[in-house]
Amino acid sequence: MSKPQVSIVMGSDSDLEIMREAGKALEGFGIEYEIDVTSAHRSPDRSADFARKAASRGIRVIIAGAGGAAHLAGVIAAHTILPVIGVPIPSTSLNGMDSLLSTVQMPAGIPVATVAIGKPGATNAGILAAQIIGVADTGIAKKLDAHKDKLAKGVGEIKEVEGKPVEEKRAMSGEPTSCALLRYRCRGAVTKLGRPSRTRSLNPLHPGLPSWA
Ligand code: RP5
Repeated sequence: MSKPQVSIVMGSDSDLEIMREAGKALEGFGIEYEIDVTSAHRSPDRSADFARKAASRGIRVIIAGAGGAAHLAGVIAAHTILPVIGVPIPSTSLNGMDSLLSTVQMPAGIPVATVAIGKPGATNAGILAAQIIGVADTGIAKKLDAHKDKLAKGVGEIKEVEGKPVEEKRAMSGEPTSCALLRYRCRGAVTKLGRPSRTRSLNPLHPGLPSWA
């Protein structure tokens, strides 16, 4: 087993359910990580010590999640030159808005790359860490390319509009290719491929485009 390249830390073990998502994302790219709890407020010395020593232990990216007055990512960023990704945890009555602002509003000079609140943010933190490592690691870069391909294949594509194949419908309306292949579900359309998405009404002046286009 190789040494961890990413350190995932959080302010409390109550953050673990969310922060586990960052670990899952890293596992998808085959990146070793460590996971620990340290609090900016309750164990400030331990947090600073962790941050100061992380680079010399071979850590390349730190992911820090915290909730409430979420200072953990910022405090860690103050003590290291490693890139720090902050995950705002929705652990208080403010549902993560407090954590988001505490994490993202760093003064100029001490950046924290802040992702979305909660599990989607934790997932993206893992992917972003992989992207940072992928800049200098072709193996990881290839896996990131494959991830992008998978995302693209997962987007539904309209095959039929109002019972007619998109190609035929496009020829009838004379609309350009770029309009006809917009990836949304039209009213009355039978979508053979693709996931259900938001339904929008058709633009009477330009079939294939939504009414607001
Ligand atoms: C923060 O306070 C932690 O990151 C956690 O999100 C929140 C609540 O912590 P516990 O009271 O559950 O330990 O420091």
